[in-house]
Amino acid sequence: MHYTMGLLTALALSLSVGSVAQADTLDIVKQRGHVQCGVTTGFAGFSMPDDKGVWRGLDIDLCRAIAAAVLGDAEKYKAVPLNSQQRFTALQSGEIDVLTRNTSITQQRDTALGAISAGVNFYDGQGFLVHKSLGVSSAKELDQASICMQTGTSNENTMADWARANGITYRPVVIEQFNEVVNAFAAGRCDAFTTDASGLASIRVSRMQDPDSYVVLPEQISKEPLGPFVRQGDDSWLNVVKWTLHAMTGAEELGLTSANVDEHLESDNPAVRRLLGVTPGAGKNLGLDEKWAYNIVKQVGNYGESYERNVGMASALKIPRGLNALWVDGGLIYPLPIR
Ligand SMILES: N[C@@H](CCC(=O)N[C@@H](CS)C(=O)NCC(=O)O)C(=O)O
Repeated sequence: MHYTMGLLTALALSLSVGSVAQADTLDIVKQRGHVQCGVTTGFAGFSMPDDKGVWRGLDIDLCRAIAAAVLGDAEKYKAVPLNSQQRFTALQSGEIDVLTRNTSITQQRDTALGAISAGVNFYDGQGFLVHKSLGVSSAKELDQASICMQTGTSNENTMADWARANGITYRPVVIEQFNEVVNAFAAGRCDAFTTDASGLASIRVSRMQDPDSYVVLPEQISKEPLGPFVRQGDDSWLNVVKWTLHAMTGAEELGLTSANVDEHLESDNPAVRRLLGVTPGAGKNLGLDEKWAYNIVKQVGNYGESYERNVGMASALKIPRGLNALWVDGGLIYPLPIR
């Protein structure tokens, strides 16, 4: 009898350890005590260390929000810098728990690459940055131009598709490291830089010596829905990342901010009470503490707060909310109901 119990216990243990090692990132993160987020090698507004070495940006805030939701502390995260080419391998191999790095959702990434999208935290489109002296005011005038872009981005394919559809020929200058491709553009080694419009805004203000002598052309040639990715088959973790995003946007919709969230703990609004865990349930559904969303809002802020300080009007990038406004304000940000 004793022997049988021991065997069963050992079996149960090995089964649970086995499944933890294979798939359950939520358990792994809880045990490890911090979240490992894949970020850029340094891209102002989205993920970039400040002069004290503290990472800042819209994607860093998403990573911090996940840490706040799972571990109750937004600072329990580690940023793993990855260039465009490295990012999916790092996710596949388990080096990171989640990719929070200006990554476009494409069908191939969401299927064949073994990754799965957990939502959109920035709706974008691909554009072009040129020096004003080129005298070009539309992307259609870029025939015969040399165009800088980074290896491993969706921008390479999108550029090829668009050029073909518009009868334009161009010379691609494709470089693997972000710093090098930016330096090549600044040195005039190509006529235009193509990537997401948010990226161009970031490069113009943070990397060009005289930002005013550069212009982002008006055309956006694609849809680039940027958002976090996790591994396929990791459903409880997928849910945590997905609902962290909806807690941030939902908090904005409900008027909850890092400054006023404590007052809202007294709110009579059932949606507010559920989000903040005053009425329990939402936390338990995710395998998290009932304070998961309260901790996000208190420590990181709602989506709009994060947007404004990192990429919006309170930042150097000054990107209008546009498509990234809440749906009630005419944008595409539509928080899924927490109930
Ligand atoms: N959204 C596009 C582009 C994202 C991307 O990687 N952009 C480059 C900008 S050119 C970047 O962020 N590089 C930063 C780095 O490699 O550290 C994608 O998902 O492929």
